[in-house]
Amino acid sequence: LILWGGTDVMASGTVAVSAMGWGEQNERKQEFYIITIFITAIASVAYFSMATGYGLIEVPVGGETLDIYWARYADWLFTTPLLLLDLALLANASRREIGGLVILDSFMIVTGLVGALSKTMLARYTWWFISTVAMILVLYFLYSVLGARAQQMSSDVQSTFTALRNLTLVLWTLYPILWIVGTEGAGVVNLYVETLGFMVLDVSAKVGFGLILLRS
Ligand code: RET
Repeated sequence: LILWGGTDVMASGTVAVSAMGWGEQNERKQEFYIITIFITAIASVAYFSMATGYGLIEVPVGGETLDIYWARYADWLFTTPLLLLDLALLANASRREIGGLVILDSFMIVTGLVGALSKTMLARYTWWFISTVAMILVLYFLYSVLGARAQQMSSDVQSTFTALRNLTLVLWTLYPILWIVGTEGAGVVNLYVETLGFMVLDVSAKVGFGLILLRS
């Protein structure tokens, strides 16, 4: 049910962003609309696959069987670089800066996936740690390098950038925390609560982010 909710919200977000961007003549704005439409469209397909039971795999870990939604990682592998691209274009980052950010971000998602599929707790925690270090570097890069770039833009762009960057810093940090307390890690939080948590985070980080960006 939660996953169907996620599918619906992401699909509605896609329609809303498309409607907002319809007939937009400004090329810089068109770019942001297109990127953001891809973000919500990819997420709605990923949620649909999880809701229909396709994006799920069983991983044996120490005598137990974990249900792992691998489709999340497929979603994040494409949507997190696109979110960063939105921020980077807003801050007028260089090609090399964008390239570095995207590679580091993909590394974060792929190592997180390997952790989710690993069969021993030691391996799972180690991959989580590696992925989290990559995330800290990504967020630090956003703060320092892109922050400095944004300083050179108009005050309008600066305030939108700062709002989106802060939203990103807070929301992204919650992902590894939910993962480690959830079923992938310590199992303090059950699959139902975890799925709900990721859904709220994904909707805020994608649709919330898109609305702030595109209304500015
Ligand atoms: C994982 C695995 C454990 C370590 C880390 C993770 C980070 C995930 C992040 C995901 C962000 C997703 C977004 C989706 C948009 O809707 C993969 C959970 C660090 C930061 C923003």
